[in-house]
Amino acid sequence: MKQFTSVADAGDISLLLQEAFAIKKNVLADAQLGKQKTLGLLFLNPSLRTRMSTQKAAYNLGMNVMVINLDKESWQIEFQDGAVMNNSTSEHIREAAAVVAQYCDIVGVRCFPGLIDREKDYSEQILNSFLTYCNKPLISLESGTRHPLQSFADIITIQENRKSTTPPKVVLTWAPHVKALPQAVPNSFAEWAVASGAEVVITHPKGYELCEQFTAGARIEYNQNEALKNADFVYVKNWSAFHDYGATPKVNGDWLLTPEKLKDSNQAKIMHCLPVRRNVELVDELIDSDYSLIQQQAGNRVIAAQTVLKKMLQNL
Ligand code: SN0
Repeated sequence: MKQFTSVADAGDISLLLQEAFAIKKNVLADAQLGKQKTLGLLFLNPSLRTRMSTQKAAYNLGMNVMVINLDKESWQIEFQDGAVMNNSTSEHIREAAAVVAQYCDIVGVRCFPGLIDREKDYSEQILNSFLTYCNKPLISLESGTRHPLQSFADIITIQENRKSTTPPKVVLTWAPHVKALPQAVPNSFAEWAVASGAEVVITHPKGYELCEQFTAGARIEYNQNEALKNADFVYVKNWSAFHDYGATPKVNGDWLLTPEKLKDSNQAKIMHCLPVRRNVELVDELIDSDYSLIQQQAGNRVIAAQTVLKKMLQNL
């Protein structure tokens, strides 16, 4: 594996899941594989799970890890080609990425969208600049449009909790929030859930339609109660508008998920990628219930990262 930026890089998902479950059975089985190899984790935005789980995964493989908060601890990077750098940016991605490539064997990058310029965010300028100028295997740690390590961990979690061999009904529901959030998590989850063979239903208020490229194969249902019927898994997430890019159009009705709304579900399990705003996005009662898979998802972030790192190390 040379890059892990979307489900398209994952290959056969059932094979990838098999590899993940083998790793989960014995996380230290490959403790020598990454000896003398260095993972660089570059963050342009905050992180708790991604940072710690990827670091933990690398340690399980015997790797060295270097982490840098590029947005705070380094020089401000210019991504525009041909830029006359007489303003706030101090070095160009061409230099910065080539330098990182000399120090690291595998590189991870986190770069959130700005949510102002849709073309720019959806062109993945930052991630693609690293792919172009940092000639090392590259892992997306959440980019403008996707969060593949999260989605992989989510699919592992669904696989562990499904009750039958028939495809589970997986509902992705929009939830309220106090600020505009990226579409990366829902985009990515939709892609992975469809690719895993699940029956995927996405429910959200009018105005919050996701980019169709990511929701292909899923059904859109504007009535949340209707969507939740017979659901096996309910993935709760806020996102801002894609079409009126980055906007948070006013919402009619109550979109906060409650136990009452789940009564016609198939005893649905609750999922969220975290961080979650308690009692804004999801009520305490659901986060703390036996139906919550939220901590299991976070735990599986290590397994997802370790599976990807292992495949990259085997290919160095
Ligand atoms: C990010 C998002 O893409 O939605 C990261 C999720 C893994 N979430 C946030 O930025 C939440 C910020 C907040 O203040 O609640």
